[in-house]
Amino acid sequence: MINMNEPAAAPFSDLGRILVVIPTYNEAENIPLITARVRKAVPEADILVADDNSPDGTGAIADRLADEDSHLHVMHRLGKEGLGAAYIAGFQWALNEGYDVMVEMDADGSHKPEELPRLLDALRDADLVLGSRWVPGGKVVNWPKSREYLSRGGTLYTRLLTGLPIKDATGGYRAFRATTLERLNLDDIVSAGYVFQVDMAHRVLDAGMTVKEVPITFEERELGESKMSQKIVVEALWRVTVWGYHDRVDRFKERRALRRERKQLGKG
Ligand SMILES: Nc1nc2c(ncn2[C@@H]2O[C@H](COP(=O)(O)OP(=O)(O)OP(=O)(O)O)[C@@H](O)[C@H]2O)c(=O)[nH]1
Ligand SMILES: [Mg+2]
Repeated sequence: MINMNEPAAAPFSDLGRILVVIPTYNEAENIPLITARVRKAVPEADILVADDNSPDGTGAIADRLADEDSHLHVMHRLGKEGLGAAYIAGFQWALNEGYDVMVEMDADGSHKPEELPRLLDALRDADLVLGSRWVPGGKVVNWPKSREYLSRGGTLYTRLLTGLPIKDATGGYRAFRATTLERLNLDDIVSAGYVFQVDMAHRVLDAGMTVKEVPITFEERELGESKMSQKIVVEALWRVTVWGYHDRVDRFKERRALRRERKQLGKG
């Protein structure tokens, strides 16, 4: 008998095999909660915890959880190298393992696993889906004004400098198709902190692929400590400034080439 209250079995099977990559650094309290929520929200998805040898033992806790659940995998990295490096390693592992969809999600509950079905649904006609706080319907809960200004300011600065047509360029709740990641050269991405997110969106758009933003509710972490630092903000500022400069030079060169072509045509 069909139970109408049960979700349909594997509603995302058409997307192929899904992996949620969760980078962790000192998330001992959060890791059991977030993995359980992901498993419940999208039971068909696997999880990879990419831990940078957290001093609080997050890696060992994840190992114990993985012992009891074949959907859960743990990658132990040598030390703290930033969230960008952890994601790249996770994506490379996922590509090798033959996954078709890779999701980025924080461990601290700011990205709600219960909203993952909406991101996956949008991926059906996009190459990259961004969970967005700054589109209609998106919101932030319990975020200090200072963090909101930093996030909005970061996206505004990015849009002004690079012309990136995205409302939330720094958000870290995303879904990629494996084919999208295959088309990017993951090996030459060196962005370490939050600017990694801007870098990835920039590369996907530059390659002419489709990016969709879906509204999410982002909630400030309740447990554990933030890894946001001045170093991360400074890295973002200088990298975005350099990209903005290169984008402008490229556009200038394209226009100059076009003018020359027109002149030649006029003469011919
Ligand atoms: N593997 C790894 N994970 C990291 C590193 N830095 C941050 N993370 C993880 O990346 C996710 C986002 O980091 P957060 O500290 O939540 O950053 P944030 O959301 O800006 O800060 P909060 O305001 O505290 O939420 C979390 O799951 C972190 O544990 C790192 O160097 N290596
Ligand atoms: Mg966080």
